Amino acid sequence: MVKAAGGFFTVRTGSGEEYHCKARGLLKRGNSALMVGDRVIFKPDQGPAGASGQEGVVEKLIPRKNRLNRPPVSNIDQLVIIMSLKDPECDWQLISRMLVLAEKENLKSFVCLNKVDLLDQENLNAIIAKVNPYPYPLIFTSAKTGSGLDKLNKTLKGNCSVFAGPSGVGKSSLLNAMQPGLKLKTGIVSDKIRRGKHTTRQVELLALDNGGSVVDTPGFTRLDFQDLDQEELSSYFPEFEPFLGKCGFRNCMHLTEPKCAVVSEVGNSINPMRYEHYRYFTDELSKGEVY
Ligand SMILES: Nc1nc2c(ncn2[C@@H]2O[C@H](COP(=O)(O)OP(=O)(O)OP(=O)(O)O)[C@@H](O)[C@H]2O)c(=O)[nH]1
Ligand SMILES: [Mg+2]
Ligand SMILES: [Zn+2]
Repeated sequence: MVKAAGGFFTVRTGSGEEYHCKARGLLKRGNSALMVGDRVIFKPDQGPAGASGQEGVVEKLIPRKNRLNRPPVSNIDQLVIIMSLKDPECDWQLISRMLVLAEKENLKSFVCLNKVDLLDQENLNAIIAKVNPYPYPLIFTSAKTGSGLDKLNKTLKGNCSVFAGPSGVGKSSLLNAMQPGLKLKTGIVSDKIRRGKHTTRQVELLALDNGGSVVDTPGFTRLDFQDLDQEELSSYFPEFEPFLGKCGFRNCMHLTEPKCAVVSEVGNSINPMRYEHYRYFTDELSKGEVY
């Protein structure tokens, strides 16, 4: 299933043909409501193709390997979080938030920092220092100058990836720059508030020439942790892993407890910014707050 809009679903077959489909009622509600990335069984309509091309009915959903709710997509191999270094400003905490949700789904993640052309060397060096160390692969790119696109393209090769991040960071622009034939619509970043204008409106699975596929998604800025327990949070920070179980207290939350193995590693292999995000999220979860 490559696209969903207005109660219709676009299904692409193994040979690349697309069918404009309706779905059986059960596939429109609750957990089995169809989402982009779903593998389905459908029945093509008999007779001549209609005005919108070949048509059919989706009959069955094949069990999903995984799913993300935000952006809504299933059966992906990896998440590529896209953020711009400037215009709009990089939201490191939102990156960590997406990474936690990806860890919960056991998804491999990459972080792509776009618009590197907008930073001078000094500011770029400051960012590089800030993310040293960082527990996920970082790719610095510019859709404008083409810098880093080879590396991004290699990451996407042969995999099904989802591009996620706020509006205006350049998700669609990066895809266009790597594969101009896609001709995705891109927007401007407003002058005053430096935010994107929500140009991409649909979740859409795109086939890449390198054998991979990418789901381009609309931008978002808010993300909440719906079914997450405060206790499980530390297991979604992979850099904490070597130190878990080594704290003075068995139920250590790695906050203010003495002899905490995690806290004593902050500034070494644990990035202080990432640890701050952990503290912030723990606090948020303990209050049951919705971000
Ligand atoms: N300077 C610079 N501008 C860029 C770069 N990448 C994208 N832009 C600009 O940023 C604006 C937004 O780009 P889009 O590709 O529409 O952003 P998006 O992430 O797809 O946004 P939504 O579809 O709204 O979620 C456009 O004006 C692009 O030209 C880059 O690397 N450098
Ligand atoms: Mg877009
Ligand atoms: Zn601890």
